Amino acid sequence: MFQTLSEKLEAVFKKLRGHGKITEANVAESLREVRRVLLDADVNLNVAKEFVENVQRRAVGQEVLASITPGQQIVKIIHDEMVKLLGVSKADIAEAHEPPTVVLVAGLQGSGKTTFSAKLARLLKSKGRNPLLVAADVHRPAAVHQLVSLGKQTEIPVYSEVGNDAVGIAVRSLDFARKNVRDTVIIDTAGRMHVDDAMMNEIAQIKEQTRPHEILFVADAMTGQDAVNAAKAFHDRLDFNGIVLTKLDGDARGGAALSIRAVVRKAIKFVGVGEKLDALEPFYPERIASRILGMGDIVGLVEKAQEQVDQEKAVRLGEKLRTAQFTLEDFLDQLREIRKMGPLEQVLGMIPGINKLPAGAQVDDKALVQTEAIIQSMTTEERQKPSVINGSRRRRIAMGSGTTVQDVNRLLKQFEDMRKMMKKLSRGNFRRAITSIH
Ligand SMILES: Nc1nc2c(ncn2[C@@H]2O[C@H](COP(=O)(O)OP(=O)(O)OP(=O)(O)O)[C@@H](O)[C@H]2O)c(=O)[nH]1
Ligand SMILES: [Mg+2]
Repeated sequence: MFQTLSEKLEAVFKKLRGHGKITEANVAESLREVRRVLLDADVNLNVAKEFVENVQRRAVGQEVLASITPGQQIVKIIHDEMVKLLGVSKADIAEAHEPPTVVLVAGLQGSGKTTFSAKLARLLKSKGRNPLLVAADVHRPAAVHQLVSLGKQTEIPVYSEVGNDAVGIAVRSLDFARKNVRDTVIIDTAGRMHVDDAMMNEIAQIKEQTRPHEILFVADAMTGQDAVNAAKAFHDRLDFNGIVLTKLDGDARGGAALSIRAVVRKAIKFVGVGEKLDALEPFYPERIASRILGMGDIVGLVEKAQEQVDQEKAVRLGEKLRTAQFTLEDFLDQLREIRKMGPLEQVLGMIPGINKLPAGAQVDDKALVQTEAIIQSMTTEERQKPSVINGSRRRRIAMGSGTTVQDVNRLLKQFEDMRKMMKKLSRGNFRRAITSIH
């Protein structure tokens, strides 16, 4: 899968990696090639353009890490942007408060709707749900047989009727599900060669009458831009909430995978990777990006180098602490680092030995936000030399941060106490420092 795309990208990167030093000019040249490769792989024009612009913006602004080559760093940026483009992993199927949950499966002819419906039913069954498959594709006689046979293979009941009232079948299948305690109804619909009005009307009717909790659009990844255009047309009409990409086991060029989410802004939930009924996987953007780029090793390398930089920062900070040059600016940096890690409660939970807070103890995230706001309202001079903060400045800072002068005073006092303590510590007088805390 994606072989040509990864091979071509690799050739571009090889050239780039050959350069000891990256200049704006050779980044620009490589990115032009990346753009061409993406377009060749049938990636949507606007998506390719925006993608390359994002990579360029990040590449130019970035500090080059010492232990890796700039080329490797750009590969990592491209990887990250690709993950962003592919979206988040969200392989869940809604569950209605009041069963049955209704899942409507839509897509062009031959995209893999019927196969996916059976795969999904099988997956949900393995998770303890009781699915019902519904044969609402009445336009092709063989379609009902196909679903019935898949139902037999998976031992999942199939609701079908003679006649060609697709909407009626869908509606009546819900009653059938209620009576037979099936909690999830998966409606397989008819496909057409092209998006046409009659088909859209039929499926829009089914949507209106069955009020699905989940509408999934099935796209054949091998068909590139066609899949993307169809996705857009279906989305305009049906407002589906998730995408299934099928046939990723084939020699898909990757264009559909890379463009579809950016064009319709809905999550890719599952990928089909074979004709067999167990060939269904949750969609993992990281995995697909690595497959497309085929260079997980470099990504790992750059991640390590970045960790290293963080460690160096920590060492520098320790130095500052020891020499008591710690300013409110450093304090703010630290706060931000902590907040980047998530809610305080979670951060504490990650520290070994603190897996549970003492009863009654509460972690005050709000205080953290307030402290950050106060420091943000200060000028650079004030952050570095808090002694200049007089009464009128305190009032201004309180106003700017939506706090009170007392809040500002309290923060400055705490910071001053901390600095004093550090001074004592730095003189090596630990005992005095510790007693002064109490
Ligand atoms: N290799 C591969 N083949 C698949 C995958 N999903 C479906 N197929 C094959 O694609 C063909 C069409 O699949 P169907 O599930 O019948 O497609 P459909 O959308 O229901 O087709 P219509 O009902 O005619 O619109 C079948 O031969 C499937 O076996 C997949 O993930 N990988
Ligand atoms: Mg079908």
